[in-house]
Amino acid sequence: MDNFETITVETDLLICGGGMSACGAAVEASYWANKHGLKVALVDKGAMDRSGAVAMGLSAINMYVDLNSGNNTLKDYCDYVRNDLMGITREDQVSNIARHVDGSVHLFEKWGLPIWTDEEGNYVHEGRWQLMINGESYKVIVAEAAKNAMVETGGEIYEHVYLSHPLMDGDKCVGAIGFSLRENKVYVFKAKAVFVGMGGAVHVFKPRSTGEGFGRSWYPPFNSGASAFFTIYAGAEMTCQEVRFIPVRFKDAYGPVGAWFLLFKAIATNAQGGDYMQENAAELDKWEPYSRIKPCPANLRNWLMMLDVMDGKSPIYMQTAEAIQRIAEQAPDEKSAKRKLKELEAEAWEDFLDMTIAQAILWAATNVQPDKKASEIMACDPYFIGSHSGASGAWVSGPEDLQNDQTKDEYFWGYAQMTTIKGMFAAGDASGASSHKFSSGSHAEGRIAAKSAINYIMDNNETPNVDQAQVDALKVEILKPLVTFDEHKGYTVDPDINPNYIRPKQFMYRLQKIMDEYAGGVSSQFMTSDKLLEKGIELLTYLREDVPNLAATNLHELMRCWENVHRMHQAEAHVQSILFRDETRWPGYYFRTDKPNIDNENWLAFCNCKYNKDTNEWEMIKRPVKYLTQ
Ligand code: SFD
Ligand code: AMP
Repeated sequence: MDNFETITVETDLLICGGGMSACGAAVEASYWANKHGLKVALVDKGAMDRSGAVAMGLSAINMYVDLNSGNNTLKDYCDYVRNDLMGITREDQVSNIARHVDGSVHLFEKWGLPIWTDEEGNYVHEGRWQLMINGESYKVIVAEAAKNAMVETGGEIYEHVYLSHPLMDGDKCVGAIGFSLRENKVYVFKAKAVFVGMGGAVHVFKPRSTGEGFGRSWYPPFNSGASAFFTIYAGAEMTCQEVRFIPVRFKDAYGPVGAWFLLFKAIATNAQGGDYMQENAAELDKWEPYSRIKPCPANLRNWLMMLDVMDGKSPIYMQTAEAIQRIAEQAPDEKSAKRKLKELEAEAWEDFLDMTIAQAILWAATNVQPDKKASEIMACDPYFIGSHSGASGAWVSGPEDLQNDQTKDEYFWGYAQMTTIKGMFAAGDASGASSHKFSSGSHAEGRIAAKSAINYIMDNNETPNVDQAQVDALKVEILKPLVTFDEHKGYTVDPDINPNYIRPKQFMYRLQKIMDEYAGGVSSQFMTSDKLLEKGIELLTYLREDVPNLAATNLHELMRCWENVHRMHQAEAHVQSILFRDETRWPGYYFRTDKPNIDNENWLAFCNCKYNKDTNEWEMIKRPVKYLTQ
């Protein structure tokens, strides 16, 4: 412990994370902070160029509303999101992001991101809301602009610094504490406002890929629940903690399916060639009114596929060859059909190479020629992300100008994107109930949050009151795993087997086993029940008791320890929320066998929760869903 130097950084706005929302926040905050003579610091556990979910690049921008075209309105986008989330969404939040997202997309293009265009120079749409991009360097481009904005205005960037806890002054957030992943340094950041944009949570559940494939997940394993932990630990009200996301992906390497379904208009079938969306359509009657509106909600698309899986009709195939051949056949002559075929084949490979390189490698390794052979798809494991088709995150204030008489008191408390904790703002995967923002919407939401946070600082421009005793205690707690290992390492020959401590991987495996078996993971075919959840909560309590026994051999493992503590909090919020919501609303994401139906009369409502870190107790809160428009 004595070997650790403490570095104290005093700033006005602290941006936690360096991903899409944080890059948006950095650009916007730099502008406004510069205008008002304020300071901004950004902290990323990785290197901003390749950190977060967009590290490998993306092949599409999934949220582009194209408001200027006059073809789409904010209401259109709200309707789409509301239906996809089976009615549970904050339309003030969705609208606010939707009215700003096109601006972010145009900035990306200006900064150098190649967006596909057709012969007339119009963007090539994958679907109604999605644009195709050459996105291998997407994150590098967006991060470069964020870094430039920071550097040009005197902002400070800390990379490879892992943030473990927020710093609190009663009900106000006044900074964050963490440690360097390269040197023996503890960092104490004191700030007047804190922006939380540390992504979602992966590996809370046992993943499908274990052993040699461990770490290959759809969402990145380095998004390990820091956003959820920061907001939960601070005592912020959380929302939609039950709304996990389970994407369907190409099997084993998690290649995207959007381009196949939307751009190439492929269909997926069971092993007998049956189209489960057609053959199982009668099931949709049970999930009305959402099931009958197009596009069919993502969880119900999953569910119709899962019915076939449970019926023994696997493998499930994306019929790539059929789709490619069908498009090529539309060409006027044989020569142009051949050319079109080559073009489509290249696009199919690029779709993977732009964002999920492992899938291209797997195709190559298994002799897949997409124009000749169908490829297996499957439902992945559960992820916690507020930015895609899940909804979990902090309950944040909406913008004032979009509220109506019904929503104003429920959804607005002074500063857009502020959590229920003063001075703590959230965006991207960190903010809940505003799904379908994706990379572009997360960037736009980060911009909104940063501008709002600077306003908050202007109105509350007091020196943060950081209690030194809190910092000292946290420093001891954070570094304890290193001390524990050092103290006990001589007791056994094999460092993995020691009665005095638990290593982070072992802790994670235990968490994943509990979640998998009790909270509806992959091996339970995403099914759970009140009784299973209650037992799971008991087992999570025992896991929590082992937190002080975590041991780390080095700084990297120290990060792993805290990542798993973060995940554990996400897990607790999840099981408590599934249990609280006394119905099944999102079959295909999870199914409560004791409550197998949707209950619109009682549960068209938000399940919110709050954690008390002093008593380890959860308070569950039901909040009304109020739409801006009908
Ligand atoms: O289609 C700490 N996403 C897609 N979005 C699109 O627009 N188009 C697509 O094509 C998308 N697809 C997709 C997507 C994601 C992934 C992984 C794949 C495919 C394979 C979704 C977007 O990427 C996502 O919505 C946004 O990136 C979310 O932004 P944000 O800011 O909420 O999270 P982030 O970008 O992951 O960044 C997190 C940052 O936090 C850092 N961090 N820093 C300090 N201390 C800690 N303790 C920290 N913990 C985390 C991270 O390093 C990172 O900088 S498609 O297939 O769905
Ligand atoms: P994905 O690759 O599954 O993340 O999808 C990319 C985008 O396409 C997201 O906006 C999805 O919601 C959407 N999408 C994917 N598949 C379908 C489908 N079958 N119908 C409608 N939208 C889809």
